[in-house]
Amino acid sequence: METKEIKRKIVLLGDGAVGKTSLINNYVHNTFDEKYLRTIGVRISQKMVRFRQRERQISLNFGIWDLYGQKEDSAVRLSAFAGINGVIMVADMTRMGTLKSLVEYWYPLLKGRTGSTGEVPIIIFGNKSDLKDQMELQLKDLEKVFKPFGFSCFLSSAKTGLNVQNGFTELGLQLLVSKGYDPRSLRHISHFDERIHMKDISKKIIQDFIFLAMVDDVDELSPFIKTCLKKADVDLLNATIPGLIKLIELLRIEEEKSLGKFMAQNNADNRISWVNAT
Ligand code: G3D
Ligand code: MG
Repeated sequence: METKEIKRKIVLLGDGAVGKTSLINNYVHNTFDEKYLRTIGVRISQKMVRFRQRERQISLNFGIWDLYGQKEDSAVRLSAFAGINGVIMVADMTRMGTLKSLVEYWYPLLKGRTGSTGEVPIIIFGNKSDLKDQMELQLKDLEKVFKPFGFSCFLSSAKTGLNVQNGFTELGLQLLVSKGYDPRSLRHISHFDERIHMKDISKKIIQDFIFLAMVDDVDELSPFIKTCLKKADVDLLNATIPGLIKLIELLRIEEEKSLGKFMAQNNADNRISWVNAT
């Protein structure tokens, strides 16, 4: 089947502790991670979402940007975000002020920054909806504010996973629509369908490396990748676990030069988890 790959950058915005990092962790790793990384300003995760359009597959490669720190620092970081294609704004349903803040702070800030890319699709998460007895907000409060702008609103929980996948998938769909796709022709291929087989993992690792390298000309990377495959003794169609672990380590060493120790280790851990999941 023909596959078309599309890369899109998205960012999660909202006040501190609304659950942005936890939502990403839930979406990307499918666990509720209590320990997350606070030492660097931005973390980029990635996730592939697949859609089927008649006889072809569309792979949407999300680069998901997570900001750390206080509102004020985040505003500075946001200025570096030209080229963002989509946004998830997050409110905490147990704190009324976090909705007010989306309206009065985050949304106006965003409006001034995405000029180069025009209007970007935005969806809203009303997070921590598992904390039923602490809720200060209802879905209809979000809708009252954001429906007029045409933004879809979801009650979410990074703890139970409620609507996390649905929200990201909806944003993915809107990103494709904004590129001219007809939404009626697209069908989301669920996570269950996309379980990876062993022989696909080496490819997935390489794709991940290429994606995060963010180079314009992928061919530039191929001599390096060939060398790594050879050193690790990995055959793309028939890889062994020790071979893959060696490959991951070689890529980590290379990424450390451009992304730094912290990110490179983060990427390596991610890739090792794919190997372990087989
Ligand atoms: P942020 O990235 O927006 O700053 P975090 O928010 O993801 O760091 O989450 C802040 C706190 O809220 C964390 O608690 C996290 O565990 C919790 N949290 C995030 N999402 C949910 C959710 O959907 N439900 C519940 N019950 N808690 C959530 P701690 O105590 O670890 O700081
Ligand atoms: Mg965070």
